[in-house]
Amino acid sequence: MIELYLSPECPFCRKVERATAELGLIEGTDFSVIDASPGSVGRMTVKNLGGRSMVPFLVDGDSRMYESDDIIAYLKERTGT
Ligand SMILES: N[C@@H](CCC(=O)N[C@@H](CS)C(=O)NCC(=O)O)C(=O)O
Repeated sequence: MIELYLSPECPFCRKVERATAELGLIEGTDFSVIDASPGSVGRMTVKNLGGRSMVPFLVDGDSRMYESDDIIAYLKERTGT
């Protein structure tokens, strides 16, 4: 399943969340959200998997990306919308 690492204070994360809603994606079915607040275990995972401590961060199998626009484009492509 697509994993989205997001942080509450991050406006780029809100943008990705809005896109998931607009695309009709369902959390728990189409994607999962991992809290990546500063200092959290999730943020450490982001750094370990991608090399940077930045959110939003998407993991889908071998695909990993940080840019919110890239993430939204990827979600659109994966969901055929
Ligand atoms: N260009 C990126 C910006 C992402 C960004 O600046 N994220 C901030 C939180 S809102 C962050 O993680 N900053 C920590 C860092 O850059 O190390 C995007 O569009 O997603």
